Amino acid sequence: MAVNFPPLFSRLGLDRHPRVFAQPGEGRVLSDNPATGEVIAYVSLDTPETYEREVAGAAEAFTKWRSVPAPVRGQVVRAIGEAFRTHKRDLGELVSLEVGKIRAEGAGEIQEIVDIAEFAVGLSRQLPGQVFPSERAKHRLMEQWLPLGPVGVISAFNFPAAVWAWNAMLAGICGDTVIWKPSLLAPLTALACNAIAEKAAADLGHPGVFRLVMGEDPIIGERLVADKRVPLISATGSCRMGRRVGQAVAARLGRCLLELGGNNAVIVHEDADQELALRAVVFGAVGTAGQRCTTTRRIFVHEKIAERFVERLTAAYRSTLGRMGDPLKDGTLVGPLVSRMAVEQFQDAVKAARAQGGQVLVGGEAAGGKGYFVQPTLIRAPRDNRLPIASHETFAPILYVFTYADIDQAIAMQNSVDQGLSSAIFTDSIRVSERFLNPDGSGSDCGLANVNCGTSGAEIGGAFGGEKDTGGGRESGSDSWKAYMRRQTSAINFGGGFELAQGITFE
Ligand code: UN1
Repeated sequence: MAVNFPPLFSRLGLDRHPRVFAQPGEGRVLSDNPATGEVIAYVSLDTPETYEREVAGAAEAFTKWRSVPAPVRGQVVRAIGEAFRTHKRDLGELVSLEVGKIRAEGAGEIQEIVDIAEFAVGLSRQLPGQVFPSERAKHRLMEQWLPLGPVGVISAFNFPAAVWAWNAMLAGICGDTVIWKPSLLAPLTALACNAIAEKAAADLGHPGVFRLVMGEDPIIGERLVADKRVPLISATGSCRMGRRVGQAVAARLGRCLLELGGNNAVIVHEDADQELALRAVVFGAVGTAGQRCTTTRRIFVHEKIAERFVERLTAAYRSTLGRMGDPLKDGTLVGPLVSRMAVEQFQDAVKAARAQGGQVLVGGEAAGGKGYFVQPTLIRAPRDNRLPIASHETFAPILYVFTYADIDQAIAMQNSVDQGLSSAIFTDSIRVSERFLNPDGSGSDCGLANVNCGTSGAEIGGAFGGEKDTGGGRESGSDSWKAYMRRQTSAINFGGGFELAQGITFE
């Protein structure tokens, strides 16, 4: 049953990693290649004892790391970013092997790590607090941001490296240590990435900042979420998982940063640049085989252009059918889903859509044979736009097509789902785009609202996350770093007189 390791294992040090095995064994999880169903390697999981060692180690390392000046922490993160740049090709390929992303997207995922590391380096010279005018003479009122503690990062299979980095690079410059619990569908990517970060930091004299715990929820996940030594849990995954994590962390009055499901829509208005909209919709819906939390799952097309646009979309979808296959082969646009279970969920959703009157325009089938491939699938909603299955997030390349008559109706339909992650409109009209972004909040209710850009493929510079069942958290750019620090407000009396706020006298 022993497997042969792929050549990139030696370049990434995975062939010598103490947790990586060629044979199955007790306490080991297998990592398979979703394009072939073949085993890549076996990885040993944590036990309650090794979990305890890691968390105690993270708490201990925190007491040292927080005292390292932030710009020096930034230099450590800079070295980590450089190491990822060096290993970009191999790590991107590992992501492809383990979760089935096409080569360009695997590499893009590692680029996202390099980008957030660079962002964090700049931030390490800022972390700005504020000074406020005091109402009292000879007083100063100010706030500063302090390191928080060990941060628990729970990541999903679909961005098995970048989402950890959004958290870890920011936490790192903020003075926090990191305890990463990766998806068991991508343990090798996690081992390789964490080892790179840990080695780069240790080489500069800061060992123990970046840590990993791996295991099933009852043994590792629930322990981490309930652990009082971990003041922040940042979790990415399904709404169902987020609800459990959110409740458990709230029960101990800990802090949560949740980035959960999306049911993202694109509105294509009558005056849209249709070529642009078409390309963005196909990438958004078919890219990553529909397994991004930002994947385009619904489109609303203005009725005046609907027939022609849907015709063009149908043709584009047909052309993707011939581009399914080995994610590492040039020319492949659609890789596999991550698991057999994901294929079954795809099949269930297509079945439900048909039963509800949806018309399958393209795709609808699992490919069968080796690997977990399904066809990019385009489903037209019935004329009355009633298609309840479209309110559910199915992690697969299924796009539901609706039509609308006026923009208010399109925005209402877009906002009618439980999730609120990403949204987009294609229009050349400033009135329509501003209606979508209306500062009174009556436009898109999502955390991301793009104009003439698709729902997926956000840059790291902005804050990433969404509202409603998406969980409300914000990661990566803008001021997301504040989640990884604690705020302290100070009133400082430099005059010596005893003066109380609110004009109170207490003689
Ligand atoms: C995710 O799917 O969890 O905006 C993250 C995007 C990527 C990140 C997606 N930059 O599609």
